[in-house]
Amino acid sequence: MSTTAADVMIDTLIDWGVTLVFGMPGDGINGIMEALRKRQDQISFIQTRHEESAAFMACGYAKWTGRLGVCIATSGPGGIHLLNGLYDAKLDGQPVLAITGLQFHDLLNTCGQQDVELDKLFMDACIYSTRIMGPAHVENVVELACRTALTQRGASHVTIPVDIQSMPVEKALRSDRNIEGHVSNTMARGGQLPDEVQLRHAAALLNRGENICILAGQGALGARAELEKVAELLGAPVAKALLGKAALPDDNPYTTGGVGLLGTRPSQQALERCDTLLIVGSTFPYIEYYPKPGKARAVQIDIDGRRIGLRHPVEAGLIGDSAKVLQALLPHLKRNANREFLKQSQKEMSEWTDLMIERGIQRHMPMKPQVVAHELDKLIAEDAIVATDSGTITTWAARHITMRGERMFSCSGLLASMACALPYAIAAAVAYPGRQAVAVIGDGGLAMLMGELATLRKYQLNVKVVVFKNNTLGQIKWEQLVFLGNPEYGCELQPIDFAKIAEACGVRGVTISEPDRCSEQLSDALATPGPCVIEAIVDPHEPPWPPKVDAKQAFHLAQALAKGTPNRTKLALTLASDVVRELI
Ligand SMILES: Cc1ncc(C[n+]2csc(CCOP(=O)(O)OP(=O)(O)O)c2C)c(N)n1
Ligand SMILES: [Mg+2]
Repeated sequence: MSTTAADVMIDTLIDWGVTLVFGMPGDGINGIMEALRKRQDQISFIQTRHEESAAFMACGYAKWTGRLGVCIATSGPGGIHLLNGLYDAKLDGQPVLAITGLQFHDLLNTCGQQDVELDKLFMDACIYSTRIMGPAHVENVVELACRTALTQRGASHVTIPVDIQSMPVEKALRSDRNIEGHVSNTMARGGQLPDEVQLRHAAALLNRGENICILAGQGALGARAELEKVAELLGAPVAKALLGKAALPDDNPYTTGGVGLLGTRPSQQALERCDTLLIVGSTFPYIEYYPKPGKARAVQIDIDGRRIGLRHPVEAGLIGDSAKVLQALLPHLKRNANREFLKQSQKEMSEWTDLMIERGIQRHMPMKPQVVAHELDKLIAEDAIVATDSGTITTWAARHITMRGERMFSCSGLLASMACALPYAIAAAVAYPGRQAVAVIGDGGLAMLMGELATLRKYQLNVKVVVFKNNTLGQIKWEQLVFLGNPEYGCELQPIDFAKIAEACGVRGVTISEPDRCSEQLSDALATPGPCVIEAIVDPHEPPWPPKVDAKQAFHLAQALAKGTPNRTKLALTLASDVVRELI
């Protein structure tokens, strides 16, 4: 049996340690599917119901494991469907490789069927995107695509004409310069340590600070112990960007929880009041939540030099892996004698936690979304892997689901795409078969890639899908009301019976609507072996208030209500009780 171009492609992936590929077959990649079929014992193909899911899964897999995520799609429409997940990888800096098919090499660009030049289409999404020109080209470019995605932390893409996939790799087809065996599948890893002068400068600056705050992001996820030591020395509260939620557990005395619109008030206050800021692995995008330029002196650690000073002016930039840089920094740091700043943050954090509990134990009907998130937090496994979608649910998950033990958390960060949570959770369940994966999703987000419920059944994955059903695109409704002062428009959703949909896919479906039964029903549903969909019917009028409501937002809301927002009486009633607490 001769070796085909597709065989070389899959063997190269195996050499790079790839054990899983997410995707959907199609006539443009049948040669690759055959190579995958022949190597099932070394590399698994996970079939998805939509290529967008496959790309999200590849990105989620990369986030959960730190390894290369791979997705595959056919020529034309299949490839086009990958785009959203590839942008997710680009924006959150995750190593993902996309493989797609192209039309027959000698019929390209002749107005044929599915004749889409995916290498060109993917140019913006990918740091490396190329088309294979012949069987002897495969190993050279696939190797480079894997290395590029891993070292430059982004998406890369290789597309291959369908006929070339099944062509034998013969010596005769090699150009003279393409010497056989000249590439190697070896990943290079560097020390990634910062410049010594900058390091001393950074330490001196931090040692001069009195009220020091740390902002930790995705890049701090592997630096938990170092982060805690630095926070202790500097007497600094740690505010966490959403992707860095698991950087420090929420029961750690140094953290004030999340930051930003869906963060906590103590984090916002610590950032407003600090005189010194240490940013660890974060480019949290909401500039308005950073200290005002000139107010705090800042040091930033990032693996990517382009990101230094991107959101806040810094005086010292330390390029490198967060854990290593913090380790290098530690011997130069003095213990900050001022502990008052930290104490104040801790006091505010304990008040915030009480407020969150108060919200989480409300017994009103319709059930408050916070109640579901609060109970979920108590019941999911200590090492659960939690993926959340984009919507008001992001706020509920961010504030009420805590990181403790070995829990992991992620979402589509900078892209903030809806529909990612289910594919992310699937990737988690596939990567860690012994652990519980939880997808926290809105009814709008779940409807987008609902076909993957069948994927849960097909592979009997331990994924618990918790869908918050408010029959509205809640986040957008609130944005229209609070940011613009307009009545909501175009946000109402036709209700879907998600429990029935789940059952139709062969997955257990449970509906929860009463706060008094929420805990008991959730715990029963979570105990289901394999997948389960939990549909929680929640109050559509519960606002995801920012940690501090400003007068402009309150004014806009009043304006929107006056302009005739539907359900304004119910809205006003819900708001009255919340706003009293939030405005003070
Ligand atoms: C793919 C995509 N489309 C649209 C948006 C804009 N958007 C952000 S949140 C949201 C509403 C989400 O609704 P749902 O999933 O029901 O969650 P809820 O806000 O109601 O909790 C929309 C439309 C987006 N972020 N991503
Ligand atoms: Mg909704």
